[in-house]
Amino acid sequence: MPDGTLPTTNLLPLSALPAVPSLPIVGAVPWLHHREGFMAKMLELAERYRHVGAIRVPMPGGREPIFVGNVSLAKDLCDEARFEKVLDGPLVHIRDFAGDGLFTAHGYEDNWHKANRILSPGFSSTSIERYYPAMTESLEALVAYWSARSGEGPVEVVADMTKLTLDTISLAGFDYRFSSFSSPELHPFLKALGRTLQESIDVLMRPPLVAPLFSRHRTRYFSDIDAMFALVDEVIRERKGRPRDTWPKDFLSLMLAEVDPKTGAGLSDENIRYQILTFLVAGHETTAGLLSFAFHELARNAELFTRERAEVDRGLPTTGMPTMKEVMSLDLTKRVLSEALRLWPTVPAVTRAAKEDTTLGGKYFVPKGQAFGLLVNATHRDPAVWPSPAAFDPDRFLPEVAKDRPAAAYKPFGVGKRACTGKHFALVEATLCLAVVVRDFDFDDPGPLVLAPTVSPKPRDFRLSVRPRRR
Ligand code: MNH
Repeated sequence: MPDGTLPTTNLLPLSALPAVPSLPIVGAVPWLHHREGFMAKMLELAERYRHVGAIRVPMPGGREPIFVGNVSLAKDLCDEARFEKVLDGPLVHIRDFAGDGLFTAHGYEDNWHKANRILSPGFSSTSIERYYPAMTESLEALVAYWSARSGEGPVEVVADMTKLTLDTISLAGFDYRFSSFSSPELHPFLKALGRTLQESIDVLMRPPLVAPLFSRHRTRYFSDIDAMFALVDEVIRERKGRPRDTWPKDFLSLMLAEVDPKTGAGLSDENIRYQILTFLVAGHETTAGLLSFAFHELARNAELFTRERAEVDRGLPTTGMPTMKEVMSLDLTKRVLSEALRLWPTVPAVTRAAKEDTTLGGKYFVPKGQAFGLLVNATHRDPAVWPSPAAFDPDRFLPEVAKDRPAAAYKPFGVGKRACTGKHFALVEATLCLAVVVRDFDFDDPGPLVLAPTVSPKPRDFRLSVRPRRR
């Protein structure tokens, strides 16, 4: 029942919201196909129902999340007093391998609070400097690879950004060199990680009745998970066997050495394994996608590219890796990334649920526990807040332009206390890569941007002719 603070009359039930058509067993699945993937379909629906702001989407198995796609209703979902993150959709399955790591822990689990206290200081904007050498080392391999390949046709931007971000996060995370640019094939661990992530999404579209037909997928999935656990556990065991004064400055050392300021307890080995897999899962595709979108936009916009290169030429030395301070002084470069995350958020939705009976938009009654998808890809294009939303314009993020915008209008890193731990890490890594590549390479226009239907959106078939810059 609504509590005494809720208006008791004139509230509509959520069933009054528009719904995607559905059938028994398969839910709305037959209506959700889109060549650019599920999230592109949700964006299309959100734009069609922008005036309402929310749509019901019956899923196979009976779940019926409500997807919110305008800023007015997003303000409610971002209210931490009334809504919280819940594990719904793919997160339930990602938990099979990320366990009670930060990303897939329930908000009520002690291990979330403990790991949040232990790890947050190590991810603050001032702590990132210790991981900067891992970023420059991985980027040097990309730059060498692109330089050596010039004249051999275009590069595969998404694949190469994925290699870059995986190499960076595994080096900063647990001092492990996958050396992706000097290996002919992706490391088996990284292949297993890619397959497992894809399966955690695919399984959502499978009605329970047909699940037995996919038993081979499931067997593969669990053996991939076992293989990933084995590698990470071995890295942890190896580290613990070495004298502490020889430990590298990575996240693993931090996790093994630090204790919770509140309880004095450290993280268990099992939880550390989950945190490492969490950093790998949460910390590579998202940044790889961000960089890919930013390069796509720059390559299609000669005027913006010229401005961007002028900033980089002013702020960076002409060769070699810049310092972190030089990189973080590049304001336009940072705005290009902010704008790429607005137009092409690489986490296109987050899940929120009502903590108590409440209301949505002052109009609908929301029972405790009701799950919502907050469509960040749609709120980031709400014309009520963003003029000419489809245009790529980094100057939207100039402080004087941004100052009156509601906070709920821009959430590429999630909401409230469950927002991204790796935000500063990702932004330093991406700003460095964007700046150095713009400094050192010329590119051709790749043509229009189409999304690939992947877990985290990416530009589809993004091949780019890159040539070392002639000075
Ligand atoms: Mn990241 C949570 C976006 C890079 C580690 N991240 C989130 C959430 C979003 C997000 C959105 C909230 C998800 C949810 O509500 O369910 N993250 C990004 C984006 C980038 C990114 C757009 C890059 C661009 N994230 C990174 C990197 C790391 C990382 C890099 C690690 C080094 N992210 C996390 C962790 C969480 C998270 C850990 C979970 C935080 C928590 O719930 O306490």
